[in-house]
Amino acid sequence: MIDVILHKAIEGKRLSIEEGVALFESDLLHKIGRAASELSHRINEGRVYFVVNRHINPTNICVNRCKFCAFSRSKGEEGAYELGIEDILEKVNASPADLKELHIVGGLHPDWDITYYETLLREIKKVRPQVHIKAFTAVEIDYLANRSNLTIEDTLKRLKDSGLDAMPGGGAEIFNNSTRSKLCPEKITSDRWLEIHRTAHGLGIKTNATMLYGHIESFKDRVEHLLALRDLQSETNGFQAFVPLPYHPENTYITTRYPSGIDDLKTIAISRLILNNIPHIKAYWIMLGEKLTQVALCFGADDIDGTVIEERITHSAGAQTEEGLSRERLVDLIKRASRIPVERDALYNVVKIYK
Ligand code: V47
Ligand code: SF4
Repeated sequence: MIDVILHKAIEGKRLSIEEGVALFESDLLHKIGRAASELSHRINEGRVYFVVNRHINPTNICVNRCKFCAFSRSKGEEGAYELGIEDILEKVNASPADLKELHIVGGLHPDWDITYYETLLREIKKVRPQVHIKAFTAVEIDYLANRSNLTIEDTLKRLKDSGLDAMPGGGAEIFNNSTRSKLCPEKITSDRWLEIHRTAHGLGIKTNATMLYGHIESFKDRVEHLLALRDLQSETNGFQAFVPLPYHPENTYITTRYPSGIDDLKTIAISRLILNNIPHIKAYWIMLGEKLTQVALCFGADDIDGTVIEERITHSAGAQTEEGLSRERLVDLIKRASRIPVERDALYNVVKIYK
């Protein structure tokens, strides 16, 4: 049964819900990983991508306060912060000269509207015109649109005109409505998340997609989530990468367990097999750790994100990884997995191939 499913996937055929669930329920990790690796090779020919990037989180003040988020604070609470435009420009100016991407996401600030973000994008582009800005989850876009009385389309158009180059994949969590209503009832619905990404793709804004796993969701929830992304990709072709996010439980209120390494590898491999129309599967080293990330490159992943420099969201929830890694360390990690390191920008243009 598993052999038949894997053969179908390697041939580029679409797997069904039942087939996806059967893969998650199987303990044939090696076989699943091998098939995913074969498919990955067919798509990316042994290349593994990374970017010299930096994270910036303008504020941790958030009106949502999702139960799984250890990063957010309420206004006035101890540890709450908000960065002014000047504070952010200082971070941008202090970044390496060869920086290619800024990844900017943050909380839903009760007092900020779209003008803060437009100014932020324009000021960054003034000092670093060549850097791509990958910013704002669909959750932030929805909030900004509502606060500023704009449609999603107009919100995205204004941000694009101000310098937005691409969007990250956060806020997707898990799409199944019943599980989502237990995990994060305050968050936008899955239909809204998908609609915002559809609109972004229509405006020529490439985006990523994520899935938060290892909390209260079922295998069926995971497969449904992947199939919804595959369907949207068939329609728009606007997703660049899929990033599975393993749950980190410290300082959160959902569960106390981390997903196992086996689950991490299986989730990456099955994502590759199901999402055969999304070009890249990202093993996010910040969440997986350096060593498991390296192994994930033999289980279907072909991207490891980037240098990152200052990561707060996962580190608030227990991540033990460094807050950033050098380009040399990323190249070494990829080479020692017998893959070809390819430095990219936020839109997957090749910057340099490390033979
Ligand atoms: O949306 C929050 C997740 C996301 C926890 O698109 C948690 O390239 C685990 O989306 N345990 C933000 N995860 C991060 C994100 C991302 C990161 C790197 C690259 C890209 C990309 C996107 O972090 C949130 C949420 O799903 N998150 N709390 C937690 N306790
Ligand atoms: Fe706010 Fe995002 Fe954290 Fe939820 S996950 S509390 S929306 S910052």
